[in-house]
Amino acid sequence: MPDYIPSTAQWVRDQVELYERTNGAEGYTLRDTGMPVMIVTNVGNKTGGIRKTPLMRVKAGDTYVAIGSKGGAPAHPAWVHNLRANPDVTLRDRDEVSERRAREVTDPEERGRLWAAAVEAYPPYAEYQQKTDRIIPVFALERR
Ligand code: F42
Repeated sequence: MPDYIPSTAQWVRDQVELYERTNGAEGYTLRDTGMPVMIVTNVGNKTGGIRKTPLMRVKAGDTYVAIGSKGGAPAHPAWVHNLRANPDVTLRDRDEVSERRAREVTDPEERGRLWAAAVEAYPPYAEYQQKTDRIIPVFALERR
């Protein structure tokens, strides 16, 4: 079993710890927004270590959707490279845990549909896309 390498960002590390320790009873939402968060656990592309990333909870049917927004930062978050290299993930939605595979969605029709679901779940994603020149990556997290 590879070691868990916590995020370098303290607030991210803290949210993962609280969420997992309480099964999502605490730490389920982003700060004071009341909007729900899911935790993606996967393997690092370069380190091979276990990475845990909180993302806004976006769900379309039985598929969860991961949005690589990083607040509209100019570069993709590191976890995007991790998912491209190692697509098998464990997804936690509060106390529900499922084994999934991440598929990057590039088909315009499908991406548009999942992006709309994402903006509905978390409206600031629309502003994040306007803030950056990169196309924000969209992954469908499907049961395996
Ligand atoms: N980020 C989003 O992109 N979208 C969201 O919807 C989102 C919601 C959210 C909700 C709550 C919360 O607490 C955080 C939220 N975030 C959201 C932030 C998210 O959790 C990540 O912090 C953010 O996306 C940045 O991701 P990152 O993977 O760049 O993480 C940084 C902080 C980090 O820890 N980097 C490490 C480091 O050492 O710099 C990890 C680097 C890493 O993964 N390395 C890989 C490895 O092998 O281990 C190699 C990567 C490569 O380039 O190949």
